[in-house]
Amino acid sequence: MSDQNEVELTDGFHLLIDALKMNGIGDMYGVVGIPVTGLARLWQADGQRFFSFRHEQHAGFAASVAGYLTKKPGVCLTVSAPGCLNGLTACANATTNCWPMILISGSSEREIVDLQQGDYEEMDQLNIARPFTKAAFRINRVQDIGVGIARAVRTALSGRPGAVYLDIPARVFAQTMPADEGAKSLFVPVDPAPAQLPAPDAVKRAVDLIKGAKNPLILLGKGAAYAQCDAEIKALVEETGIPFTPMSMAKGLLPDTHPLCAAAARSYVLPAADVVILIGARLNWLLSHGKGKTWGGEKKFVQIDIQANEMDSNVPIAAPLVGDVASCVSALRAGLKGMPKASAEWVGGITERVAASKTKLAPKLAAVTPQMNYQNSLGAIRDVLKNYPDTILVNEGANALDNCRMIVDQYLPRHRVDTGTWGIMGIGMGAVVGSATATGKSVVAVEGDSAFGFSGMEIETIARYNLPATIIIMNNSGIYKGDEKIEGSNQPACTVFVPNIRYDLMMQAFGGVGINATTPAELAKALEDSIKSRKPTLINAVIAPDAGVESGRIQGLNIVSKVGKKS
Ligand code: OXK
Ligand code: ADP
Ligand code: MG
Repeated sequence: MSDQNEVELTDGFHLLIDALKMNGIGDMYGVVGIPVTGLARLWQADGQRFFSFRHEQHAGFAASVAGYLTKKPGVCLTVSAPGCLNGLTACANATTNCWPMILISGSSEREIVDLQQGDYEEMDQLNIARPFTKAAFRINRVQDIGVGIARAVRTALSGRPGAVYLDIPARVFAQTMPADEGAKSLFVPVDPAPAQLPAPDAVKRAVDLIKGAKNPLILLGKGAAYAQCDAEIKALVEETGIPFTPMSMAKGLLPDTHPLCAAAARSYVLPAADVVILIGARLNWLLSHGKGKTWGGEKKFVQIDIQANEMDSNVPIAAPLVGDVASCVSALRAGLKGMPKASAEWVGGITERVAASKTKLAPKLAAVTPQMNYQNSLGAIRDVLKNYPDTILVNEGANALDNCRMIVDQYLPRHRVDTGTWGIMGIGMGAVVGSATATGKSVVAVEGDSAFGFSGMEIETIARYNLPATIIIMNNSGIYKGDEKIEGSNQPACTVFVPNIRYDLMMQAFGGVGINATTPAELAKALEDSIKSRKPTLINAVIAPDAGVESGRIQGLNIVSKVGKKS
């Protein structure tokens, strides 16, 4: 019999669930085990979605991709020590890519961990997480759950987004407190990602520079895509007539087929431009650090970024615009109003080169070859996907990545998720789950066979949740190429796999659809059928083992020995 005066209690489990829900988080990605299984069960019982993975790294990637696509932090839940460590790879990648996510890991008892007395899965998780995240916090008391979640949300979203680690010792989940006080301890941060307006003199400096440019160029990065101010960016391009080039994940911010898209004349426009307007893009390795022959000598940069110290990170920035993309682009538009459009000579020269590149590429995409290669297989994929522009494309690999980025056009913002700033392999299946669950859209992943291997077991996750996903394995039986041999040895070369693997049978084993495609026509049909069916499908696209080049288009980064073999 309950006592009439008994105070109604709540506990850490329930407060955590309520705090996340209150902050608009309805999905969690993770792997259960001690001490978080109870949390995941209660979360599901409450009607929220828990996407249960086979490995934490991929759950973390899914959360971070969901964060990128929705501008809300994606949440990943893991067990202690090894689970937390696996999740930290995704945190590091999210922070590097400026994507908001929160990794919540259960942890062992502090007294034992701090004296290193050997607890179950003992690890000083909080300190280990610090260098891989934007911030790392621990919630030590049940009454701090509300403020802990609010701080995590604001930290992940504000300024330059990134990953937050939240450490929750096991006992906090079960700690109780009066339910009414618990409810009062929860809150939603007000305006967690406030607009940050650029200073008027900074805007004037940028406007003057752009007005004086002969060959201006806009360079769009994934920060511009993340900002979700697509109409503003389109208006800036179209009002000024300035040609643009997208970084890989900014493809589709304006369609790749837009008359001002200079992507197919990249090696011409970068050196030929005199003023380059960087919008949410960093001058890192992907842009040759703003120097060298990619850029053909000195030029002036306008840079829009929310992170003030991104400016001058590689070369001096003539006109830094520190602020959020939407506010900065809007201020630029106002300042540039009435400016004559970019010259016909500049734009015309680009249009000609774009047309010439496309004409040169076309026969390779349609070529008939004894075995498929990257160009004709991707030509078939491109022709199908242009009829399904609202499909999200996930892409990783070396040749599979570079050729797909070049060949497959994007038409809509935030419809391409790839290896990002690190060029990371293994993002694939996590990105598929994150994209499909965060948007409800069909997802097509174009995967190198090596890249796929990093997260391949997650096709069981994809099949289990019956996600509308098509995974295409560009199977050339190896890393870069599948035909390498070691002279005088039977040991497999470090780049090759078992020849002729039937990855499609893996998907069949999990109850999904698996198809083996050996010609562009078979590949196109399988892809189209799969998109229409919205059933989890894996297409094993058989590519010639000698197709592909070492490291795709970034061969220059390879280090090779210049001295003779030592015996
Ligand atoms: C582009 N191009 C086109 C088209 N679009 N030609 C015809 N038609 C169309 N539609 C041309 C473009 O002008 C370039 O040619 C070329 O195709 C390639 O374009 P792009 O934009 O991809 O540029 P580039 O030079 O390859 O690279 C830029 C980049 C990008 C560095 C930003 O490559 C990138 O994001 N790379 C990431 C690579 C990565 O992370 N790899 C990880 C693998 S791991 P030209 O003639 O104008 O130059 C690995 O390999 O080893 O460990 C390893
Ligand atoms: P890419 O790889 O496409 O060139 P990067 O990831 O290098 O793009 O750069 C993205 C940049 O965008 C980062 O420097 C980040 O600080 C910035 N950024 C992210 N979101 C915003 C925003 N809302 N407003 C302004 N800058 C942003
Ligand atoms: Mg391969």
